[in-house]
Amino acid sequence: MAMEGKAVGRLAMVSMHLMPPQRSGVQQVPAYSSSSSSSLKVNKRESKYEKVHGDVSSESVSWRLCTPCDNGPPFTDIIYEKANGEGIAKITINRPARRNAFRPQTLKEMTQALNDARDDIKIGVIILTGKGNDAFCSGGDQSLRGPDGYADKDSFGRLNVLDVQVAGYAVGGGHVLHMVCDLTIAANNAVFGQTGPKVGSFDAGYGCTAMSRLVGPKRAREMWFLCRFYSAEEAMEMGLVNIVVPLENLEQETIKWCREILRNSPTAIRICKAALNAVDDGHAGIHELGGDATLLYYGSEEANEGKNAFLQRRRPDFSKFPRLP
Ligand code: 2NE
Repeated sequence: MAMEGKAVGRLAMVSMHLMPPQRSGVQQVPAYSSSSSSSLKVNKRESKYEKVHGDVSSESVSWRLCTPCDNGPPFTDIIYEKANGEGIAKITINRPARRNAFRPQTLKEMTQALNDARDDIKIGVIILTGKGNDAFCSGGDQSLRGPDGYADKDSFGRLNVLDVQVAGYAVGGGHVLHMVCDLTIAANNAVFGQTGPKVGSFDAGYGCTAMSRLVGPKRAREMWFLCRFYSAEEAMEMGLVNIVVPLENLEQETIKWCREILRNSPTAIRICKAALNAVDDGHAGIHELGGDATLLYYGSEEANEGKNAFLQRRRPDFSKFPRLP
């Protein structure tokens, strides 16, 4: 009887974890609360899971400004910061007078900052955002568009465009930027959409393929063919964003999501991310996942036996390693 009770309890616990977060309509956080993620809030019960993993801190972050790692000229188009004592980096597109439209210089600086954050083993989450509340990013800077792409300091144009927090407009290439991020936290004033076919442009790369995966082929066609704008609530319903929060809580909510990610196993997150991308990225995606498998293998006794045998000029002995099913 005791066993049966235990089993029933266990089943209830498992089914609670399996229960999808209730997302009927807009999942909007009405006002900032320090409680754990909204999905847990919906299913809130005094479970052991809740007791062990509980809430993350809602303390605001103290940011420190970072400069280009090669000691080159200071960033002009982005603000690059890292959180003191936490594994969070933040890249803010800093061209508010142009609704944070990007130019080649912006993308160069973003690449530098992303490379720096990637190579900093303390960083686990990168927030991408835009300066001010009017726009996250309005895409490519149309005033710099020439016959061969967007050109600023170079004499030739470029078309290569590279956890996001969105306030205001995320349109054109700015919309693509948010789509290729892992997660999108939207403020309730956010506006999403493609404008390319209205201004004589398009993104037939991730802009189309990632969107089709996110919202489905019919909606993707609607977004590209009609070039309508969509509210944060509509974006939420389409599956374009993860959550909609009041503008004044945007950074606080984003930080909460970062902290929840950061307390989880970095390797588990790494492999899940690679697997989620692999299915769409073909050979490159499998290659990334394969690299992760190699990383784990290098840490094993079995792999070390191979390396050590080579260095010791002897035949490796793999006999003690099981061939698990
Ligand atoms: C973003 C939006 C809807 C905002 O409207 P609103 O009314 O809030 O602001 P306003 O007055 O339009 O913009 C404020 C200032 O920012 C400039 C504007 O020209 C204006 O400048 P001033 O008059 O104050 O001097 N501005 C805004 N967006 C700009 C941009 N992308 N390039 C240069 N200047 C920009 C509204 O501004 C809007 O519709 N913007 C254009 C959105 C757009 O079409 N983006 C390009 C899409 S194509 C693309 O991104 C792309 C691609 O298709 C393929 C590869 C790479 C990129």
